[in-house]
Amino acid sequence: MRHSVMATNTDSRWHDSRGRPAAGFTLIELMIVIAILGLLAAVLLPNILGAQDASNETDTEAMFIQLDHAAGSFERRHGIYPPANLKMPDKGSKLAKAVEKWKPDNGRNTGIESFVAFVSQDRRGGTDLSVLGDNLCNTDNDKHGAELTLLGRTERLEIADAWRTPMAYFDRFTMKKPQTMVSFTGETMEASAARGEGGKHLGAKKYQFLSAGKDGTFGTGDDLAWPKN
Ligand SMILES: [Ca+2]
Ligand SMILES: [Ca+2]
Ligand SMILES: [Ca+2]
Repeated sequence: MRHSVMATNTDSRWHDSRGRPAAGFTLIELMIVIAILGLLAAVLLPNILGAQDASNETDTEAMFIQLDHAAGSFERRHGIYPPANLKMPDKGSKLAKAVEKWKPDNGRNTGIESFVAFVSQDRRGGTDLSVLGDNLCNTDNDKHGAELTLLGRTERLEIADAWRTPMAYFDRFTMKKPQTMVSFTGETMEASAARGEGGKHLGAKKYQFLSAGKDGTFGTGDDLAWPKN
C-alpha cells in the first residue's frame, strides 16, 4: 500500500481513545517550521558574521595602537624602533649583550617575534604584552633561547590578530623583504609590507604592522595595516 502523510494521519496511532486527532506536529507542519528556521538563519547569519568581522577589525586596530605605544617607548629609550631581525645594531649596550643569547630564528614569523622579544626584554623602554592574552601565540613552535623577561616565557612568541592569524612586523630596513608567516593550522604564507597611494610603504620611515584581515590571507583587499600612512 502507498503510504502517504494523509494515510499516516488516519492511522490509529495518531488518534486518542475517542478517535480525535492527537496533539502534535504533522510532517508538513514540521517541514514548514524547519523551512522558516532555515530562512531566518539565512537572513540573520550574514548580519551576525558581519558584526563579528567589524568587531574583529576594531579589536585588531586597538592592538595596533597598543603595539604602536610599545614601539614608541622602546624608541625613546634606545633611539631605534624595535628591530625586525632579532639583532641589535648597537653592539655595546646592555640590551645588545642580552640579544647575543637569543637563538637564530627558523625564518618564520621572524619580524613580529623580534618585536615581541625586544619590547619584552627590559622594563626600561619595554612593555608588558601579557595584556594581549591569547593573542600571544607560537604557531611555528620555536624557542627563544632565553626568557622573555617581562612575560616570563621561553617560547619565541608572536602576536595573532583578532581572526587568529599571526600579524607581520616590518622595520624600516626590512620593509622590502617579504616574510614567511605560519597560520594556526600550520600553513606557511608570504607577507609583504602594504603600500599606500603613490606606492610608498605605509610607515616607511618607522615600521609597519600588518594583519591578514578576515580572509586570513596576506596581500588581499581586507588586510589591515598600521600606521595608515
Ligand atoms: Ca620563528
Ligand atoms: Ca614563534
Ligand atoms: Ca587578507
